[in-house]
Amino acid sequence: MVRFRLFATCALVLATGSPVSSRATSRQAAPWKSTVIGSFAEPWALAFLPNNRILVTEKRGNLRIIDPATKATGQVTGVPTVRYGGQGGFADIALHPNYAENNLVYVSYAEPGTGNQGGAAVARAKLVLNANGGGALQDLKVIWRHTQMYSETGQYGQRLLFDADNSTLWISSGERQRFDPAQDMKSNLGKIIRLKDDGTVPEGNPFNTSGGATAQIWASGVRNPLGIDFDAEGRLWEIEMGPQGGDELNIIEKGANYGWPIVSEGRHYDGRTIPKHSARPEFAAPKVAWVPVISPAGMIIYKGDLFPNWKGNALITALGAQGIVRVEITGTTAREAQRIPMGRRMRCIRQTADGALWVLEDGAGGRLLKLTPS
Ligand SMILES: *[C@@H]1O[C@H](CO)[C@@H](O)[C@H](O)[C@H]1NC(C)=O
Ligand SMILES: *[C@@H]1O[C@H](CO)[C@@H](O)[C@H](O)[C@H]1NC(C)=O
Ligand SMILES: [Ca+2]
Repeated sequence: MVRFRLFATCALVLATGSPVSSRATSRQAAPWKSTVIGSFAEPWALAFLPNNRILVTEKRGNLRIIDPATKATGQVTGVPTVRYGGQGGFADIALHPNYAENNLVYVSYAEPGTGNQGGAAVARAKLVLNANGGGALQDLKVIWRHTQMYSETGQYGQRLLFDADNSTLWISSGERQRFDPAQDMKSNLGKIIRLKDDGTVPEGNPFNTSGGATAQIWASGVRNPLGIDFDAEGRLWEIEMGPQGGDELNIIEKGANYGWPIVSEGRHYDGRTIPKHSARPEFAAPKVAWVPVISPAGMIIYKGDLFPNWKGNALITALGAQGIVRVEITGTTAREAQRIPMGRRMRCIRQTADGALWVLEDGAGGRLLKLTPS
């Protein structure tokens, strides 16, 4: 049985075919000024409200709002009941691109089922703010959920991302430590999911003809995808936690299969080896793979101006590597350029339109930090 990753010490696996990053690159002083905005109980994700306030999810099932100017916080009620434990709990949050008109927010979370089982779910609700710096989720409706529930408590994935068309919702769905669902096209586990903003299947999905969960699938064969973002040219990049060794950065293509659990640059936790991507060219190989792992938990492709040299780079928050891993992207190729240590497991990264970076530390007392040039 796969346990979740605590800290990985693992054998170096020889790279044949795909570029494997085996060592930390430059380690240097932080290239930014870090401002502490607040601290939270196991924060997982953040989203920016139009009034400059920030929504922060806490894993046990709290949704908070913080005003970075005053540091005042408020509570949002009406959050769904979550299955807290292991890697599971309240997870991502995203505003509808037309939030200013419709007040819709989307949340992902580990959902309790019957008999101590659970799975990932995504709900949408209307956020009604109150005068006390908080608010309420109203008309909450589950618009997507895992096709299977399991007793395990890991590998839900469940990052959320909206497309530039303002109406397409992407969900990164983990395989729940069960391996095979990632290759089962009747299951929506271990997949990249593409939906309309109401949870129905949009035109253009590659497996539409089969209906059911199959129609939701854009790409298959991923393990525990914890970051997705578009680059400026509209390519969708995905970062996922691999097994022991073998975290991956992929470009997600329509209909492609990323190979898990048939191929990987890592090996199973019980020591069994796994064929490399190069052994099975029908599976899309990662653009970067990490051995040892970095344990990626979030990612943006930076599009701001405050850190001009990082424009177009992937900025990855890492749990195991305890910092931010910067990956330079040139077209469809990528390479690790820098590892910026932060001394804490880092959970989530987002940017505001002004180019500032906002990151969440993982775990009890995890802080929200604003990063601007020093
Ligand atoms: C998406 O919504 C934003 C904000 O409302 C708007 O500025 C933009 O023009 C919209 N884009 C499309 C493609 O509709
Ligand atoms: C699915 O495919 C059928 C046949 O091509 C098409 O008529 C239908 O609109 C598609 N539905 C979706 C949701 O893409
Ligand atoms: Ca893969």
